[in-house]
Amino acid sequence: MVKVITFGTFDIFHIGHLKILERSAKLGQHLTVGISTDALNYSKKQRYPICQQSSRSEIVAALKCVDNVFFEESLELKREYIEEHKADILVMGNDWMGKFDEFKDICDVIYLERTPSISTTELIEIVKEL
Ligand code: C2G
Repeated sequence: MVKVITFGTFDIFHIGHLKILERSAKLGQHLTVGISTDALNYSKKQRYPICQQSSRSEIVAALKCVDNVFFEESLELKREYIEEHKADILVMGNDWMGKFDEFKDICDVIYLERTPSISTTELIEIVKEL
């Protein structure tokens, strides 16, 4: 069984999130998703996500294409997470192109094209202007 792993915040869940998870799942038979915690987001961007981690992970876990979710507590632990979940393939959107090539010694690393014209940041801007 080919196992796939991917990571993300998945805040204000949108079609781009769904598409990348569906395409990731098709690369194997089992998809694990690491949900970036609220604290990890704060440390990266100095702001908390709009939706808290328990809701974000519940939404992702409920998707047909997702088999397993866990909390990604630190960006430094990617290698441990890949090994722990016995992933054969790491998938990320191409906004991360090249950033995870260091893991090619333990799994395939695939960057998928992002869905154009939608992002959490853009949604926040649209709602702010209403
Ligand atoms: N994505 C996409 N198309 C969009 C928006 C996002 O394909 N229009 C993808 C991103 O490329 C990413 C995934 O959806 O692979 C999750 O996106 P984010 O929630 O923005 O995740 P990010 O903050 O990039 O977190 O450890 C890595 C980080 O936790 C990744």
